[in-house]
Amino acid sequence: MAADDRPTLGIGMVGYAFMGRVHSQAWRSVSAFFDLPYRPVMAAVGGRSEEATAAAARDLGWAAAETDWRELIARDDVQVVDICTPGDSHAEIAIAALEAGKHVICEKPLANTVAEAEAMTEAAERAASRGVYAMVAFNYRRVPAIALARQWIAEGRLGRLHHVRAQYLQDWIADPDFPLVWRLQRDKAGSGALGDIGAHIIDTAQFITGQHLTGVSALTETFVTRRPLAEASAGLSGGSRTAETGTVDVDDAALFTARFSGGAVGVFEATRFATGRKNALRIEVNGSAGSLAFDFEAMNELWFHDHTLPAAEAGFRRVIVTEPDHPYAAAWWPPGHGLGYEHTFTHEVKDFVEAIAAGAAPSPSFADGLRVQRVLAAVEASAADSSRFTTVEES
Ligand code: SOE
Repeated sequence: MAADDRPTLGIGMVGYAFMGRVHSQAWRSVSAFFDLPYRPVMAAVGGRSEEATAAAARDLGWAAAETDWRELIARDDVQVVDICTPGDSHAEIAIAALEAGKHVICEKPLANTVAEAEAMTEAAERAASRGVYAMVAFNYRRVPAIALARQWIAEGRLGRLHHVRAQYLQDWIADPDFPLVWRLQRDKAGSGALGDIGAHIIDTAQFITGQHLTGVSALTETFVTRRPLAEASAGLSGGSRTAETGTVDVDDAALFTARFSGGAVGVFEATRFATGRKNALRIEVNGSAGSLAFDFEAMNELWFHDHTLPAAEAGFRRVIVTEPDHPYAAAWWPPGHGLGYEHTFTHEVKDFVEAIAAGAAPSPSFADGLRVQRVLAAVEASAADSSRFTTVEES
């Protein structure tokens, strides 16, 4: 076996549920597919329960387990802290890690409040001046088709952008008996569908168009206001529930219109009640010279309409985004064999490690995460302002 003389980069991950599992998969596989300047080493995973954290270390491939995230950050073999916990702990862990000189990759949304996101961004800016970097984990930027859409828009292939239509549709809480998991609790998650999945479409829309949202007009709705309490460890599959119920204090759905810095207008919808839609992150952009459309449920495809063609020939055509010339694709399988959800995280950690090695700020930065956080806050403020909602007169 050839010796691997690359310097190592020790990773310490906090949290081992759904996001921790998929981040672990990314760290485990990234070196096998991408030629990185550093060799990531899965040094330690952190969690509260000794038994469950030890089991996660064994199952997910981490060398050690820690039950206190402060000790995980302090370890000499940890140079990167990967935060996969609910939003209520992001700020504390990220700021402590950056101050300890550790690079940070943090799950989305960046924080539960704008104030926390601001403090995190300030800490990231201070750390960057010492060569220590931070990234917020908006993984869908690393879908090859989404990265390609950004390239084509930046090249001007859509001309002047007029419309952005973005949806993130899931249905995993449509059952009113689905328990009150942490993603349905404001103190843990910050908001409901808005922050959990709306944050992704806000980031994706800004990333693809190269424009940012300048204003919104919103409404939110909570369809099921009381739910059975969940067992402590319940995740997306619900797990077991108790006979007791609790109040849902977050939105089940968030809908808003928006203006973009470059003059485009947008319509956004985030819901976990779209029965039959499992992970439909969809975005369509219409410009003067053409349109692009994407749906994560067919994530290897990008639809392109070239409006400069004669009307008799034009129309949406499907591009299978698996060619070696497409973003990230050359590292994987032969054309047409396709990628899945997990690969977006592998691409994310690849780009993160490369940025650290290059001494360059990774993207999306904490400042980008803060920009999304400000949009989330604006949506909530707009939705709370009923004076802006015009009631239709009864005849
Ligand atoms: C649940 O809605 C969830 O796991 C989100 O939290 C993730 O960010 C998204 O990628 C998939 O759905």
